[in-house]
Formats: sequence, C-alpha cells, structure tokens
Amino acid sequence: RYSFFPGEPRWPRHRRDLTYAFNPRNMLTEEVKTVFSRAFARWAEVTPLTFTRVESFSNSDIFIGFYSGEHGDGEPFDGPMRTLAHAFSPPTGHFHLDREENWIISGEGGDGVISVPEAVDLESVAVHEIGHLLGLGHSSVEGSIMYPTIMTGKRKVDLTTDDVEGVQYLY
Ligand code: TQI
Ligand code: CA
Ligand code: ZN
Ligand code: ZN
Repeated sequence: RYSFFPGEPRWPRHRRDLTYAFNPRNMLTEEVKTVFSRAFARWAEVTPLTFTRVESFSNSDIFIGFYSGEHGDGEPFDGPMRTLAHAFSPPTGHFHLDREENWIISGEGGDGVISVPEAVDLESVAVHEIGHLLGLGHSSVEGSIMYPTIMTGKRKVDLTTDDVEGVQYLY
C-alpha cells in the first residue's frame, strides 16, 4: 500500500498550480525537458494539480537539476548506479538527478525492457520522484510507481491504482 512522509506533508490548497523550472547551468535540450513534462502530466491527470514549465529557476515551485557528487544538500551523488536521483517532500520542490548516470530516453511501445542493462530510463525515474515531490513515500505494492525496486534497464511510467489512491488521498 502507498505511504506518506511523516506528518503527511503536501502542497497547500492555495498552491495547487505549481510551476517547475530547470537549472539553466545544465543547458538541457528540449527533448530532455519534454520527458519531465510527460512525467508531470501523468500525475496532473489524476489530481487537481497543474504543472507549468517556467523559465525562471529562482521563481518556480519545483527546481529540477542534474548534479554530480556533493552538490550542497548533504546528500551527495555516488557516480554510476546506486542512487539515481532524489526529491524532497512538499513544499520543498527540490528534484535532483545524478548527472553521472547513463540516462536514456525511451519511447512508448516496446516491452519495457531496455536493451542496455545499465541504462536508466529518465521518464521512469521522473515519475517516481514526482511522487515524492507531491508527498508520497514508498509503496508495498509490487509494480506500483512508488514501489522501491531496481530502476536500471527498465521502463515503468504508468501510475497504478495504488499510486492514484495515494496521491488522491493527499489532494
Ligand atoms: N533515490 C531514492 C528514491 O527516490 C531516494 C530515497 C531513498 C528516498 N529513500 C527514500 C526518497 C525515502 C524518499 C523517501 O527512492 S534512488 C527508486 C526505487 C531511486 C530509487 O535513486 O535510489 C526509483 C530513484 F524506488 F526504485 F527504489 C528512483 Cl524508482
Ligand atoms: Ca548514482
Ligand atoms: Zn540533492
Ligand atoms: Zn523513492
């Protein structure tokens, strides 16, 4: 079953139209940014929340950036594999990804198996981390987006009933 962070933090009622921005220093391509917008759309579909991309990194609600090693929050990244990304509970909005992963962008279709086993599917990790950004902890339901399992070499992007029930409890 779904879980929450201690105290069930969530974005308050007057902050349900959320903005997100990318760290300009990463100079991400449109292709990469689009992956995040697809991931946000999956959560927007099942909640009263909206997610709008803005250009101003300092004035947004959610801050997305790729970093390597120690990057200022006491939770250093560790190079390829192990920790891939982390996101903080509401209403913090920090979403960091390990720059040293072998990130890939997979498309629709296929059987969900990525031919490069050490590759990490960016959209799958984004959908999971956005769950954390919205206040979800890990789930005990195998196959759910919030179930903590190995994330390399696989594409998993569809919210399950458990994920939807969890987020709908909060919003
Ligand atoms: N990052 C962990 C995660 O997002 C960070 C973390 C560990 C965490 N414990 C937590 C975040 C408790 C919130 C609450 O789960 S990770 C997975 C999963 C990671 C892990 O890079 O290890 C996914 C990233 F769930 F499969 F283990 C994405 Cl999907
Ligand atoms: Ca890592
Ligand atoms: Zn960080
Ligand atoms: Zn997690």
